[in-house]
Amino acid sequence: MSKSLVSVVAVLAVIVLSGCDLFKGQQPYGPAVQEVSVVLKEWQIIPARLTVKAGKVRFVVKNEGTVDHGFEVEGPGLEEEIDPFPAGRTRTLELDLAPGTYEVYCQVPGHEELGMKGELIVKP
Ligand SMILES: [Cu+2]
Repeated sequence: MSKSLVSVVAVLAVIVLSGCDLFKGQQPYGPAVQEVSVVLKEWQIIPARLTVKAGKVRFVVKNEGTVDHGFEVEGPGLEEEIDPFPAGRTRTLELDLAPGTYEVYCQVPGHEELGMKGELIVKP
């Protein structure tokens, strides 16, 4: 192996290794997003009781019903929603949640009353 080839290999190795370090370094420092799966159907939200830690939460909401359903999160200083969407589809909602107790429900008129509601507990 020539000297110049050795240098090239050495430089490549440094690039690859530092790249790996950078990649590994992102997990401990970046805020982890908690992912929560939610199912909507007539006439419930599953699970009806959710517990997460404060911080970024991504709700992955699937409509397993037969009609349009939506998903609304309401609590201390926060009201966010996924507009009603068709059966068989999935939508996501990413929120930065402070500790507290929140209500979740389907905002299609009448659906909450029929049982499409739940509780979200955000722990410190
Ligand atoms: Cu609904």
